[in-house]
Amino acid sequence: MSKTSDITLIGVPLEEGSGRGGCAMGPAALRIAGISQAMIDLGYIVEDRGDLRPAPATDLEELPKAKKLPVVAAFTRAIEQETYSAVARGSVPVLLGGDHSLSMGSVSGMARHAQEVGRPLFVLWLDAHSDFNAPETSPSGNIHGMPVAFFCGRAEFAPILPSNRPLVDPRHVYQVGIRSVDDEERRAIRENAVNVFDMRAIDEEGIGAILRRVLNDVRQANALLHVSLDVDFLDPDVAPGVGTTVPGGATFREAHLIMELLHDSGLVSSLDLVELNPFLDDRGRSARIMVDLAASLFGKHILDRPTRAA
Ligand code: NNH
Ligand code: MN
Ligand code: MN
Ligand code: MN
Repeated sequence: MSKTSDITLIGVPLEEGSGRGGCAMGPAALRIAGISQAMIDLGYIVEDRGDLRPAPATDLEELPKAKKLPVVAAFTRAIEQETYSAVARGSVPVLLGGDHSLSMGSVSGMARHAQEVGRPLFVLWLDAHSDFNAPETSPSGNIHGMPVAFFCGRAEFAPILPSNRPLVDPRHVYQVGIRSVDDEERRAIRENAVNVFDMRAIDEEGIGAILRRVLNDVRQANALLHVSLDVDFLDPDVAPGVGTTVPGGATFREAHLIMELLHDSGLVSSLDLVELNPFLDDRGRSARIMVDLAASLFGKHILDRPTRAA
C-alpha cells in the first residue's frame, strides 16, 4: 500500500453560494499559483484529489431565501465525505474553493472525525464577515453568508446532512477580522456566544496577542482546529480578487503572522481557502497570496527561530 499523503487537496468549483460567477475558477487559479508545489517544497507528500463535481441534489426544493440550495447541498454532502475520509486516513484536508458555503461540508466532515476521536472541534474563521445568517435573517439569500450558523446547528434550511450530524459549539468558533455584520446576524452571534475579534480588536490588541489567546484555548481543550480563510479577510488593496471586498482589512503581515503562529502551534487539522474570484483578480495576485499564506501555515518561514511558548 502506498504511504498516506500528509496533505490532501480537494478542489471545490462552487460559486452558487455567492450569488455571482467566478469562484468556480478558484481551484484552477490556486493550482496555477502553485499550491501543490509550495507544499511539496516544504517536504510534504501531497495528494490532489481533483475537483468535486456532484450533480445537484434532487431531493431538495429550491428555497427563495437559500439560493441554489440543491447545488450547495450536493456539494456539502460530497465535501463532508471527502474531508472526513482525508482526515480519517491521517491526512490534512485542504479545501480549494470555491465560495464559503463549502465550509458547511468541510467543517461537518471535521466534526464527524472529531466526534469519532472524542475531541472537540474548534474553528478559526478569518473573514470580514461573520457568515452567521439563516435564510430568515439573510439580506441576500446567498448561502455563503450562512455556513457558521449551519455547522453550529443554528440554521437548518433543509435536510442536507443527517439530522444527528455532530455540530460545532458556537463558543468554539473564533472569528477574526470581522468588519461587516448584518443587523440580525449581530444579535445571533451575541446570543450564541461566538468569539468575535473584530478589526478594532486587532488594532487595539495586536494580532499576535489575539492568536495566542485562541491557540491557548484550543490547547487547553485538546481540540482539533479547523482554519477557514476567506480572501476578504485581507484588505482589498492586498487581495482584490473577491466579490465582497470590505475596506479596512488585515494587512499582508498580519495575515502572515497568523499563519506563522498557527504553524508553530502544531494545532491545525484542516484548512479552507475560499472566496477567491479569479475573474476579479489583478494578474493572479490574490491567488498567489492565498498560496503564500497556506505555505506559511504549513511551515514556510523567513529564518529559523528558537521555539518559544505561545
Ligand atoms: N452578510 C452578507 C450576506 O449574508 C454577506 C456575506 N458575504 C461574504 N461572507 N462574503 O464572507 O449575504
Ligand atoms: Mn466568508
Ligand atoms: Mn467574507
Ligand atoms: Mn467548551
